[in-house]
Amino acid sequence: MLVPHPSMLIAPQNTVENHDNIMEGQKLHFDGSLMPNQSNIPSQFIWPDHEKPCLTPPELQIPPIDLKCFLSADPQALSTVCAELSEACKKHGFFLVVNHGVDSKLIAQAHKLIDDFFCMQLSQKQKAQRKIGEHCGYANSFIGRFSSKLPWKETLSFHYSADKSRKTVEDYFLNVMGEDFKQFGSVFQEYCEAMSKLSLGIMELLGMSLGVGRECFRDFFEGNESVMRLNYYPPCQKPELALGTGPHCDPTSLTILHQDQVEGLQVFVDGRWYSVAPKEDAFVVNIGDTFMALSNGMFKSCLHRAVVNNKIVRKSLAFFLCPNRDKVVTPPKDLISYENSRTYPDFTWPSLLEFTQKHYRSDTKTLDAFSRWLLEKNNPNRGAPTNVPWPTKSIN
Ligand SMILES: O=C(O)CCC(=O)C(=O)O
Repeated sequence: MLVPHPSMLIAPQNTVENHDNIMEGQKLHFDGSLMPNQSNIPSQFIWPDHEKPCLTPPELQIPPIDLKCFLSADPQALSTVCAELSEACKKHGFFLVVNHGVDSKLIAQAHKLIDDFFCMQLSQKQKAQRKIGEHCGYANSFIGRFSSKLPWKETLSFHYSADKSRKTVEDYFLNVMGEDFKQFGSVFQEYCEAMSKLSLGIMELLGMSLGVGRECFRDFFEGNESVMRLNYYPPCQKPELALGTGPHCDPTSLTILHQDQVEGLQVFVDGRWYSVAPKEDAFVVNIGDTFMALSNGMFKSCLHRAVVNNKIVRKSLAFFLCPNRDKVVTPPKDLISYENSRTYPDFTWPSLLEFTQKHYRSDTKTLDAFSRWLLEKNNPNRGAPTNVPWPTKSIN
């Protein structure tokens, strides 16, 4: 059921004072409780014409991958699922998972806590303010990266480590937000543990779909050091001009997203945008650049974005699976052949992360640009032109 969010009800009218409140010198802070009723949105949120959203795109048909097939003794069912998964991942890298085993009460609790967090006073949320150069914390000002346009959203991101001796999420909230956030931390610790477990199951299926066996990628991600992000998109009175999340590819390995019942996620396939309709009992999963490299370019990481609407808050929970920092991202040798030579060089996740933070945006060209950058960094005197793709082909 769609219920108006409290911040919509208490949002003051559009006044000069409100506008001033969100402007601080050149820096713009997005405050979800002040923005939803503004009939004229600040110019920083107006995207250029070629990036303006289409609010009624066709729906992307993506296969619901039924994880029950894992328990089934029927090899035919498993091979049908792997064939569907392989087709979707070769085309655009998006699929749904159903019968995933994650407790629906835990998902509902996580959504409720998103509301609780983002409805707090700005000064409270800013206790967790993300600092320049860091990836975690509360963010409502996204200036200074690679786009001059701002997304219409607030986010809260934090690290998760699959190392069982650590409770990274619980500790983060206790340290940053204090004792009152003990329960918040333990719910998201549990949620991240469930996502990590689910992603390892999906890795088994991806391994089977690529013909390299169940364990290959599961073992690789066993000690994952991942990131969880809570996205909060307040209503926007000019949804046709703004974007909640700008177009990007995920540089991470696999994203497991739970959207609330409000539509907004869009994927760029074959030259046009499609929507991904929310389904309460399903997670939307997409391949990220790191997995594209692990699959030797066979499975795609695809451009996606989120649009906003003028009626209701939209929320999403995104778990970004990342390898342990020491793991070398290299495709299994069965995926390399004379016809299918290496697409990308070996790398570690922190170096790709650094590249996307400091040098290049996360889009369809990131891996190619990163490969050239690595090559030059490792061979500074090789004297080759800077636009040589690594080493033989470029897939985007
Ligand atoms: O909110 C969504 O549907 C998409 C979010 C997303 O792409 C992101 O957080 O990177």
